[in-house]
Amino acid sequence: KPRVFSGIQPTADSFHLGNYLGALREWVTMQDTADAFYCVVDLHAITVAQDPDELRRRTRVSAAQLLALGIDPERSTLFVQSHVPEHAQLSWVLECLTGFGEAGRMTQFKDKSARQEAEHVGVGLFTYPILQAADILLYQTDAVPVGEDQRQHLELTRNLAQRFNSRFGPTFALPTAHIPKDTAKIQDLQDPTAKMSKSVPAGVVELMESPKRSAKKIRSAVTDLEKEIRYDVENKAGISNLLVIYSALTGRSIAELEAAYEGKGYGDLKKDLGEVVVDFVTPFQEQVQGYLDDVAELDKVLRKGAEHAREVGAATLRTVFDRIGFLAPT
Ligand code: AQP
Repeated sequence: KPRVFSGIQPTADSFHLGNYLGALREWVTMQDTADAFYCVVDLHAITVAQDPDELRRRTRVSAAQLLALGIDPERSTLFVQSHVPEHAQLSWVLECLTGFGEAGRMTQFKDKSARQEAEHVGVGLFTYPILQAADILLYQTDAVPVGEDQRQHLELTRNLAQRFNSRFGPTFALPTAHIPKDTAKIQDLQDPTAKMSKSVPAGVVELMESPKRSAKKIRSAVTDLEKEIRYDVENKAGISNLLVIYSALTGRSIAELEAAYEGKGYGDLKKDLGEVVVDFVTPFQEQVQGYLDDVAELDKVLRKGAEHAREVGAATLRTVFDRIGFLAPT
Protein backbone atom coordinates (compact mmCIF):
# COMPACT_ATOMS: atom_id res chain seq x y z
CA LYS A 1 0.00 0.00 0.00
CA PRO A 2 1.32 3.50 -0.73
CA ARG A 3 2.02 5.66 2.29
CA VAL A 4 0.01 8.88 2.55
CA PHE A 5 0.64 11.77 4.93
CA SER A 6 -1.04 15.14 5.39
CA GLY A 7 -1.63 17.68 8.14
CA ILE A 8 -3.92 20.52 9.09
CA GLN A 9 -3.43 23.38 11.51
CA PRO A 10 -5.59 23.76 14.63
CA THR A 11 -5.64 27.52 14.26
CA ALA A 12 -9.35 28.20 13.94
CA ASP A 13 -12.60 27.09 15.55
CA SER A 14 -13.55 25.49 12.29
CA PHE A 15 -12.17 24.11 9.07
CA HIS A 16 -13.53 25.87 5.99
CA LEU A 17 -14.90 24.69 2.66
CA GLY A 18 -11.51 25.27 1.01
CA ASN A 19 -9.79 22.94 3.49
CA TYR A 20 -12.50 20.36 2.97
CA LEU A 21 -12.77 20.38 -0.82
CA GLY A 22 -9.06 21.02 -1.46
CA ALA A 23 -7.67 18.46 0.94
CA LEU A 24 -9.76 16.77 3.62
CA ARG A 25 -12.16 15.09 1.23
CA GLU A 26 -9.18 13.42 -0.41
CA TRP A 27 -7.86 12.37 2.99
CA VAL A 28 -11.05 10.43 3.57
CA THR A 29 -11.03 8.78 0.12
CA MET A 30 -7.36 7.85 0.27
CA GLN A 31 -7.85 5.81 3.44
CA ASP A 32 -9.32 3.09 1.25
CA THR A 33 -6.22 2.52 -0.82
CA ALA A 34 -3.33 3.80 1.28
CA ASP A 35 -1.63 3.48 4.63
CA ALA A 36 -2.59 6.98 5.73
CA PHE A 37 -1.09 9.18 8.46
CA TYR A 38 -3.10 12.31 9.29
CA CYS A 39 -1.86 14.89 11.71
CA VAL A 40 -3.18 17.95 13.56
CA VAL A 41 -0.10 20.13 13.20
CA ASP A 42 0.10 22.13 16.42
CA LEU A 43 3.82 22.86 15.98
CA HIS A 44 2.90 24.73 12.81
CA ALA A 45 0.13 26.58 14.62
CA ILE A 46 2.56 28.42 16.90
CA THR A 47 4.34 30.06 13.96
CA VAL A 48 1.85 32.82 14.76
CA ALA A 49 0.85 33.73 18.33
CA GLN A 50 -1.71 31.37 19.92
CA ASP A 51 -3.54 31.49 23.22
CA PRO A 52 -2.56 28.26 25.07
CA ASP A 53 -6.07 27.27 26.20
CA GLU A 54 -7.52 28.07 22.80
CA LEU A 55 -4.83 26.03 21.07
CA ARG A 56 -5.60 23.01 23.28
CA ARG A 57 -9.31 23.36 22.62
CA ARG A 58 -8.87 23.84 18.89
CA THR A 59 -6.59 20.83 18.66
CA ARG A 60 -9.42 18.65 19.98
CA VAL A 61 -12.00 20.43 17.81
CA SER A 62 -9.78 19.77 14.78
CA ALA A 63 -9.45 16.08 15.59
CA ALA A 64 -13.22 15.83 16.18
CA GLN A 65 -13.87 17.44 12.79
CA LEU A 66 -11.55 14.98 11.07
CA LEU A 67 -13.37 12.06 12.69
CA ALA A 68 -16.75 13.53 11.75
CA LEU A 69 -15.63 13.93 8.13
CA GLY A 70 -14.89 10.22 8.05
CA ILE A 71 -11.27 9.71 9.07
CA ASP A 72 -11.42 6.25 10.60
CA PRO A 73 -8.79 5.67 13.31
CA GLU A 74 -9.07 1.93 12.73
CA ARG A 75 -7.81 2.37 9.18
CA SER A 76 -5.70 5.53 9.42
CA THR A 77 -3.21 6.86 11.92
CA LEU A 78 -4.65 10.07 13.37
CA PHE A 79 -2.47 12.01 15.78
CA VAL A 80 -1.23 15.35 17.09
CA GLN A 81 2.15 16.54 15.80
CA SER A 82 3.65 17.57 19.16
CA HIS A 83 3.01 14.05 20.51
CA VAL A 84 5.68 12.80 18.11
CA PRO A 85 8.91 14.67 18.91
CA GLU A 86 10.67 13.15 15.89
CA HIS A 87 9.02 15.81 13.67
CA ALA A 88 11.00 18.59 15.32
CA GLN A 89 14.16 16.49 15.44
CA LEU A 90 14.12 15.72 11.73
CA SER A 91 13.22 19.31 10.98
CA TRP A 92 16.48 20.48 12.52
CA VAL A 93 18.50 18.14 10.32
CA LEU A 94 16.67 19.35 7.21
CA GLU A 95 17.11 23.00 8.21
CA CYS A 96 20.83 22.44 8.11
CA LEU A 97 20.48 21.24 4.51
CA THR A 98 18.28 24.13 3.33
CA GLY A 99 19.72 27.22 1.69
CA PHE A 100 18.67 30.54 3.20
CA GLY A 101 17.77 31.85 -0.24
CA GLU A 102 15.89 28.67 -1.03
CA ALA A 103 13.69 29.12 2.06
CA GLY A 104 13.26 32.81 1.23
CA ARG A 105 11.64 31.98 -2.10
CA MET A 106 8.59 30.38 -0.48
CA THR A 107 5.67 32.53 -1.58
CA GLN A 108 3.47 31.58 1.38
CA PHE A 109 6.08 33.02 3.74
CA LYS A 110 6.18 36.19 1.69
CA ASP A 111 2.37 36.47 1.77
CA LYS A 112 1.95 35.65 5.44
CA SER A 113 4.85 37.78 6.66
CA ALA A 114 3.66 40.72 4.57
CA ARG A 115 0.41 40.71 6.57
CA GLN A 116 2.27 41.25 9.86
CA GLU A 117 4.50 43.91 11.34
CA ALA A 118 8.13 43.00 10.54
CA GLU A 119 9.08 42.62 14.22
CA HIS A 120 6.23 40.16 14.78
CA VAL A 121 7.34 37.81 12.04
CA GLY A 122 8.97 34.87 13.80
CA VAL A 123 11.78 32.72 12.46
CA GLY A 124 9.39 29.77 12.80
CA LEU A 125 7.18 31.22 10.08
CA PHE A 126 10.28 31.30 7.86
CA THR A 127 11.33 27.71 8.59
CA TYR A 128 7.75 26.34 8.58
CA PRO A 129 8.07 24.67 5.13
CA ILE A 130 11.12 22.76 6.38
CA LEU A 131 9.15 21.40 9.35
CA GLN A 132 6.50 20.46 6.83
CA ALA A 133 9.12 18.59 4.81
CA ALA A 134 10.12 16.76 7.99
CA ASP A 135 6.48 15.85 8.69
CA ILE A 136 6.21 14.23 5.28
CA LEU A 137 9.62 12.59 5.01
CA LEU A 138 9.50 11.08 8.49
CA TYR A 139 6.87 8.59 7.31
CA GLN A 140 8.46 7.60 3.98
CA THR A 141 5.47 9.21 2.32
CA ASP A 142 4.54 8.51 -1.30
CA ALA A 143 1.61 10.93 -1.70
CA VAL A 144 0.49 14.08 0.08
CA PRO A 145 -3.14 15.18 -0.41
CA VAL A 146 -3.11 19.00 -0.29
CA GLY A 147 -4.56 22.05 -2.00
CA GLU A 148 -2.85 24.00 -4.77
CA ASP A 149 -1.30 26.47 -2.29
CA GLN A 150 0.99 23.72 -1.00
CA ARG A 151 2.56 22.81 -4.35
CA GLN A 152 5.69 24.86 -3.80
CA HIS A 153 6.26 23.40 -0.32
CA LEU A 154 6.00 19.91 -1.78
CA GLU A 155 8.68 20.82 -4.33
CA LEU A 156 10.95 21.94 -1.49
CA THR A 157 10.24 18.67 0.32
CA ARG A 158 11.27 16.67 -2.74
CA ASN A 159 14.41 18.75 -3.21
CA LEU A 160 15.44 18.20 0.40
CA ALA A 161 14.78 14.47 0.16
CA GLN A 162 16.85 14.22 -3.02
CA ARG A 163 19.65 16.29 -1.51
CA PHE A 164 19.78 14.11 1.58
CA ASN A 165 19.60 10.90 -0.44
CA SER A 166 22.42 11.91 -2.78
CA ARG A 167 24.65 13.15 0.03
CA PHE A 168 24.10 10.36 2.56
CA GLY A 169 22.62 7.47 0.57
CA PRO A 170 19.01 6.52 -0.20
CA THR A 171 16.99 7.26 2.93
CA PHE A 172 13.74 9.01 2.06
CA ALA A 173 10.93 8.09 -0.31
CA LEU A 174 10.21 10.89 -2.81
CA PRO A 175 6.69 12.18 -2.14
CA THR A 176 4.35 13.57 -4.77
CA ALA A 177 1.67 16.17 -4.20
CA HIS A 178 -1.83 14.79 -4.66
CA ILE A 179 -3.77 17.90 -5.68
CA PRO A 180 -7.41 17.48 -6.74
CA LYS A 181 -8.16 18.47 -10.32
CA ASP A 182 -11.37 20.43 -9.86
CA THR A 183 -11.20 21.73 -6.28
CA ALA A 184 -7.49 22.51 -5.85
CA LYS A 185 -8.26 26.13 -5.04
CA ILE A 186 -11.60 27.22 -3.65
CA GLN A 187 -11.94 30.99 -3.85
CA ASP A 188 -13.17 33.51 -1.32
CA LEU A 189 -16.87 34.31 -1.72
CA GLN A 190 -16.35 38.06 -1.36
CA ASP A 191 -13.20 38.19 -3.49
CA PRO A 192 -13.38 35.31 -5.95
CA THR A 193 -9.94 36.15 -7.31
CA ALA A 194 -8.35 35.21 -3.96
CA LYS A 195 -8.04 31.89 -2.14
CA MET A 196 -10.62 31.14 0.54
CA SER A 197 -8.43 31.50 3.62
CA LYS A 198 -9.00 31.78 7.34
CA SER A 199 -6.41 34.58 7.49
CA VAL A 200 -8.64 36.80 5.33
CA PRO A 201 -12.07 35.76 6.57
CA ALA A 202 -14.42 37.89 4.47
CA GLY A 203 -16.00 35.21 2.31
CA VAL A 204 -15.11 32.01 4.13
CA VAL A 205 -17.68 29.26 4.72
CA GLU A 206 -16.78 27.62 8.01
CA LEU A 207 -17.97 24.07 8.52
CA MET A 208 -18.74 24.74 12.20
CA GLU A 209 -20.55 28.07 11.93
CA SER A 210 -24.34 28.24 12.06
CA PRO A 211 -25.71 26.69 8.85
CA LYS A 212 -27.98 29.72 8.43
CA ARG A 213 -24.95 31.97 8.41
CA SER A 214 -23.27 29.82 5.75
CA ALA A 215 -26.36 29.98 3.56
CA LYS A 216 -26.44 33.74 3.99
CA LYS A 217 -22.78 34.05 3.03
CA ILE A 218 -23.47 32.09 -0.13
CA ARG A 219 -26.51 34.21 -0.96
CA SER A 220 -24.37 37.34 -0.68
CA ALA A 221 -21.38 35.94 -2.63
CA VAL A 222 -19.88 38.44 -5.07
CA THR A 223 -20.78 37.60 -8.68
CA ASP A 224 -20.95 39.70 -11.86
CA LEU A 225 -23.42 41.90 -13.70
CA GLU A 226 -24.44 39.35 -16.31
CA LYS A 227 -27.26 36.87 -15.87
CA GLU A 228 -25.96 33.69 -17.41
CA ILE A 229 -24.90 30.79 -15.19
CA ARG A 230 -21.80 29.57 -16.96
CA TYR A 231 -18.36 28.30 -15.89
CA ASP A 232 -15.85 30.93 -17.04
CA VAL A 233 -13.10 31.65 -14.51
CA GLU A 234 -11.65 34.57 -16.48
CA ASN A 235 -14.85 36.58 -16.75
CA LYS A 236 -17.11 35.04 -14.12
CA ALA A 237 -14.86 34.09 -11.21
CA GLY A 238 -17.64 34.26 -8.59
CA ILE A 239 -20.19 32.12 -10.44
CA SER A 240 -17.46 29.66 -11.48
CA ASN A 241 -16.41 29.25 -7.85
CA LEU A 242 -20.01 28.61 -6.78
CA LEU A 243 -20.38 26.03 -9.56
CA VAL A 244 -17.20 24.27 -8.44
CA ILE A 245 -18.45 24.10 -4.85
CA TYR A 246 -21.92 23.00 -5.92
CA SER A 247 -20.55 20.30 -8.19
CA ALA A 248 -18.11 19.00 -5.55
CA LEU A 249 -20.76 18.77 -2.84
CA THR A 250 -23.41 17.08 -4.98
CA GLY A 251 -21.41 15.03 -7.48
CA ARG A 252 -23.30 16.71 -10.32
CA SER A 253 -21.00 17.81 -13.15
CA ILE A 254 -20.59 21.48 -13.95
CA ALA A 255 -22.09 20.93 -17.42
CA GLU A 256 -25.13 19.33 -15.81
CA LEU A 257 -25.52 22.28 -13.44
CA GLU A 258 -25.17 24.79 -16.29
CA ALA A 259 -27.94 22.98 -18.14
CA ALA A 260 -30.15 22.73 -15.05
CA TYR A 261 -29.85 26.48 -14.38
CA GLU A 262 -30.32 27.65 -17.95
CA GLY A 263 -32.76 30.54 -17.90
CA LYS A 264 -32.62 30.80 -14.10
CA GLY A 265 -31.02 33.58 -12.08
CA TYR A 266 -28.00 33.84 -9.80
CA GLY A 267 -30.39 34.06 -6.85
CA ASP A 268 -31.77 30.58 -7.63
CA LEU A 269 -28.31 29.07 -7.82
CA LYS A 270 -27.21 30.72 -4.58
CA LYS A 271 -30.34 29.70 -2.71
CA ASP A 272 -30.03 26.06 -3.82
CA LEU A 273 -26.32 25.92 -3.06
CA GLY A 274 -27.04 27.39 0.37
CA GLU A 275 -29.40 24.48 1.02
CA VAL A 276 -26.81 21.98 -0.20
CA VAL A 277 -24.31 23.42 2.27
CA VAL A 278 -26.84 23.40 5.13
CA ASP A 279 -27.63 19.74 4.41
CA PHE A 280 -23.93 18.95 4.49
CA VAL A 281 -22.90 20.81 7.64
CA THR A 282 -25.93 20.07 9.84
CA PRO A 283 -25.25 16.33 10.41
CA PHE A 284 -21.51 17.03 10.36
CA GLN A 285 -21.81 19.46 13.28
CA GLU A 286 -23.87 16.96 15.27
CA GLN A 287 -21.19 14.36 14.81
CA VAL A 288 -18.42 16.76 15.83
CA GLN A 289 -20.34 17.52 19.01
CA GLY A 290 -20.65 13.80 19.67
CA TYR A 291 -16.88 13.37 19.56
CA LEU A 292 -16.34 16.44 21.75
CA ASP A 293 -18.79 15.11 24.32
CA ASP A 294 -16.41 12.25 25.02
CA VAL A 295 -13.02 13.90 25.35
CA ALA A 296 -11.51 10.91 27.14
CA GLU A 297 -12.26 8.69 24.15
CA LEU A 298 -11.03 11.36 21.72
CA ASP A 299 -7.75 11.69 23.61
CA LYS A 300 -7.38 7.93 23.60
CA VAL A 301 -7.74 7.81 19.83
CA LEU A 302 -5.06 10.47 19.50
CA ARG A 303 -2.77 8.70 21.96
CA LYS A 304 -3.01 5.45 20.06
CA GLY A 305 -2.36 7.27 16.79
CA ALA A 306 0.73 8.95 18.22
CA GLU A 307 2.11 5.66 19.51
CA HIS A 308 1.94 4.14 16.05
CA ALA A 309 3.27 7.28 14.36
CA ARG A 310 6.23 7.33 16.76
CA GLU A 311 7.18 3.78 15.93
CA VAL A 312 7.29 4.54 12.21
CA GLY A 313 8.87 7.98 12.60
CA ALA A 314 11.51 6.86 15.07
CA ALA A 315 12.75 4.21 12.64
CA THR A 316 13.33 6.85 9.94
CA LEU A 317 14.98 9.21 12.40
CA ARG A 318 17.38 6.50 13.63
CA THR A 319 18.53 5.90 10.06
CA VAL A 320 18.91 9.64 9.45
CA PHE A 321 20.97 10.18 12.62
CA ASP A 322 23.17 7.24 11.72
CA ARG A 323 23.71 8.40 8.12
CA ILE A 324 24.72 11.91 9.15
CA GLY A 325 27.21 10.58 11.68
CA PHE A 326 25.55 11.04 15.05
CA LEU A 327 26.99 8.63 17.60
CA ALA A 328 24.31 6.14 18.60
CA PRO A 329 23.37 6.39 22.28
CA THR A 330 24.28 3.24 24.20
N1 AQP B 1 -9.02 27.80 -0.49
C1 AQP B 1 -8.52 26.57 -0.51
N2 AQP B 1 -8.76 25.73 -1.54
C2 AQP B 1 -8.25 24.49 -1.57
N3 AQP B 1 -7.50 23.97 -0.57
C3 AQP B 1 -7.21 24.75 0.48
N4 AQP B 1 -6.50 24.54 1.61
C4 AQP B 1 -6.54 25.67 2.37
N5 AQP B 1 -7.27 26.62 1.75
C5 AQP B 1 -7.70 26.08 0.58
C6 AQP B 1 -5.85 23.29 1.97
O1 AQP B 1 -6.27 22.91 3.26
C7 AQP B 1 -5.25 22.13 3.87
C8 AQP B 1 -5.04 22.56 5.30
O2 AQP B 1 -4.43 23.79 5.29
P1 AQP B 1 -3.67 24.42 6.51
O3 AQP B 1 -3.81 23.69 7.76
O4 AQP B 1 -2.29 24.79 6.08
O5 AQP B 1 -4.52 25.62 6.62
P2 AQP B 1 -4.16 26.88 5.93
O6 AQP B 1 -3.48 26.73 4.60
O7 AQP B 1 -3.42 27.60 6.97
O8 AQP B 1 -5.60 27.35 5.70
P3 AQP B 1 -5.85 28.71 5.19
O9 AQP B 1 -7.25 29.03 5.44
O10 AQP B 1 -5.34 28.80 3.80
O11 AQP B 1 -5.01 29.60 6.17
P4 AQP B 1 -3.81 30.56 5.87
O12 AQP B 1 -4.43 31.75 5.28
O13 AQP B 1 -3.25 30.77 7.25
O14 AQP B 1 -2.88 29.85 4.94
C9 AQP B 1 -4.01 22.28 3.00
O15 AQP B 1 -3.82 21.10 2.25
C10 AQP B 1 -4.35 23.43 2.08
O16 AQP B 1 -3.73 23.28 0.82
